[in-house]
Amino acid sequence: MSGNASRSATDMLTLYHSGSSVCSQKVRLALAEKGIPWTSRNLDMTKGEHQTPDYLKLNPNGVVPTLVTDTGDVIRESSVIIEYVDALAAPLLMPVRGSAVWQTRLWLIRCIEIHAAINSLTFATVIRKMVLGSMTAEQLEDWLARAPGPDITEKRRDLMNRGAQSPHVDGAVATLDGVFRDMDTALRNGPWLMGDDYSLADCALLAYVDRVRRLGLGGLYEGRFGSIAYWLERSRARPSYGSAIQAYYDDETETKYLAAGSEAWPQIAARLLVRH
Ligand SMILES: N[C@@H](CCC(=O)N[C@@H](CS)C(=O)NCC(=O)O)C(=O)O
Repeated sequence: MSGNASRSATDMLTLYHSGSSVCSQKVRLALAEKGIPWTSRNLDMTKGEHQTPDYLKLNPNGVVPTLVTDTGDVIRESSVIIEYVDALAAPLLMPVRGSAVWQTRLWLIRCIEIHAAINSLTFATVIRKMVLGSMTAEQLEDWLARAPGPDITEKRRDLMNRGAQSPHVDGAVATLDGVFRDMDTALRNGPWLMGDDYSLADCALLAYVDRVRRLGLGGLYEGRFGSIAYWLERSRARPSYGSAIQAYYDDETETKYLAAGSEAWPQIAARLLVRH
């Protein structure tokens, strides 16, 4: 420990993250909620900075976020990272008693499928527009080949080819429909997912719901699951949202997200109608 015995675990966290990555937003939000300082390694994914040999040593899948602790432990998976971060300092966001404990854990585990769904919607819309508008066929193949795994390469190929008509978008709509229904049920018991107290479940889900809204796809929950818009508003009003999420968007990026998602909304809404 470089001769500074007074430094604690919370002084020495290094987060490898990326501005608009939802899983990075989720971890930055937890750090902000806890008021824990951290050192930033902001990777520009458009330049492949998450695929360098040095970063792949930390995260062999070439995905963000990754947290390196004061003792040099390397923690991957955003839900695991936020649980670690939460345990570093009181007050805890993880409930300590009752059914809220396992319910919060279930939300954390569910983030894996939620992330896949959000990823499909983002790639079918704004990323597709950016990629198809800027890459040659050869560059597109190279970009697809560098996805984090062959299954993701194929998923992205389909999303680039078919956009909102891809079956991956059907899957995303089905997943999010169940998620929003369950969030709405939980929010009958209070302003937050676990009732009166803001918890790690709220912290874990905000970046994903925020992305849906930023893409102009709020119709996935508005109307049927009315409590979610209010939950989003309350969550966005917390100071953590400004520093962890909003600060990483500029006007141009916001406009691109909203335009690309809104353009795809009629096709996505049609999927929702088939389900109901
Ligand atoms: N389940 C992982 C997902 C990590 C993940 O896929 N991160 C995305 C950004 S949100 C990424 O780094 N993608 C890299 C790429 O697509 O090349 C987590 O929650 O940490």
